[in-house]
Amino acid sequence: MLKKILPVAVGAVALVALSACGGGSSAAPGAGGGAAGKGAIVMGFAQVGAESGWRTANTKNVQESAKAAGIELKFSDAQQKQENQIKAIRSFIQQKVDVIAFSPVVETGWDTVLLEAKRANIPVILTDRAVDSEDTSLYKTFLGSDFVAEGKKAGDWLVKDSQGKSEVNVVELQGTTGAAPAIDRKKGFADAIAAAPQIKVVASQTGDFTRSGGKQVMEAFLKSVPKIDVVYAHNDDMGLGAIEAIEAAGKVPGKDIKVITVDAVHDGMQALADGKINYIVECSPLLGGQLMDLAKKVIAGESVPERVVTEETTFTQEQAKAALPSRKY
Ligand code: GYE
Repeated sequence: MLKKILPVAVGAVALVALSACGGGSSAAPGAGGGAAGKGAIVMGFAQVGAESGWRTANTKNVQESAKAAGIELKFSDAQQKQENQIKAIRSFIQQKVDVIAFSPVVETGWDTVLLEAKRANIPVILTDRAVDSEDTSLYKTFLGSDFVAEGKKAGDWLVKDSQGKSEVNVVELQGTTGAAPAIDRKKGFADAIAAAPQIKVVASQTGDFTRSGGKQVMEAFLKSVPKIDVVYAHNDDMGLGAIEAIEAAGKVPGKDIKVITVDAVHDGMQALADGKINYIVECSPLLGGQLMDLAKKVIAGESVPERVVTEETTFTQEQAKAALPSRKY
């Protein structure tokens, strides 16, 4: 089943196909301009899109980390469409990159293309988001956050904050339908609030992880849901969109309606410090350094852990004020 080879795709890469093992130490330290040297490892990276501040920070970090590691990065932006990611991965296979890293927009539907990579002997590293493939031999490792734990942290905070209250109505802004962080953050939150029967999720809908999506859905909720006490948004951007909707409706975010989000990107942290968000669960986008290390190991044939979990914290309004000046993203 040989696929047609795109002439454009091949030309540039044909010479680079086989590359150094040995931990990539062939790259000259600080090789100015950042261009990876000849014989450098070539990584194809299929990014989800540019839907959020988190994603932008993640892309920048991956690009900078590749440069620093002397790895040549072929970067593709799928604009949040699975079909585009599949196309990008197929193109990386045709170009015979040394390793493919990708952040799957949704969890399902990857087996065929991952099998194609496996047959072409190109190792795959999942970064940020997981796939639900039963065959775990289709990828080498999964580097990213524990999204269920993130949802749980958000719920735990609300349970504490709701002590002594008789009714707490939550509206939930879900991430992209079918995406691991949307599924898991919903679950972790639901598990945590089960401990407090007065907390109820009275409406839940996707805002696709974007600011405009969060705003639109919140506008609709404000019209249709009689009493909203709390917004739980699966990321900062949707929370920031919801804040715009709340203010436009003449209410005070952080007071009349409390806001809990996930990510802790700069704009979210600023809104937290300003009192418009009440609590943020951190999800770090700075995965690039670890990703490059894992790629070098995988290519050198060294064993890597099946799962690498990112370390993360949480922020209250006071903690956000203290952390903001030194935040990198
Ligand atoms: O939380 C959200 C982004 O997959 C962890 O994707 C990532 C999520 C992040 O759009 O802002």
